[in-house]
Amino acid sequence: METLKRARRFLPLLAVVLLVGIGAFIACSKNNSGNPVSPGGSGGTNLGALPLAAGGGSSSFTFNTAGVVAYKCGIHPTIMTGNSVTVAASSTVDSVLVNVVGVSTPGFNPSSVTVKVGGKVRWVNSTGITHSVVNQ
Ligand SMILES: [Cu+2]
Repeated sequence: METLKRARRFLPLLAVVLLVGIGAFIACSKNNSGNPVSPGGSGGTNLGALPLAAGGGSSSFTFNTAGVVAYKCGIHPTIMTGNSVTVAASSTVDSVLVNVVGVSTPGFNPSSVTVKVGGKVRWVNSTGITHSVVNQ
């Protein structure tokens, strides 16, 4: 009987430990850094529509074919336009970061970047407005 009473006292503590453990497991399974996973893709010249959520959203694309890929914002296509990624066999640049400037022309900085074949561009949107990256 005494053992049962003692066990009952520890049940709430056991419940709390289990809940904290489950919560920590769920948090860790999202991703290791705690940052949202950056959507993206890879391929030749078709970017699709890379989302750039407001307030720090980002997307990346790995360019596997040499050439020039012109792009613009899919949400503000007439304003945020005239940007490009040059994919060059002669380049040694593995990856480049491009920031969204805002709803202005060209809207991305740097506007023109060069990476090697297989190089990656990551776009980051620190503005308060949602943007995207689409082919020009
Ligand atoms: Cu935009």
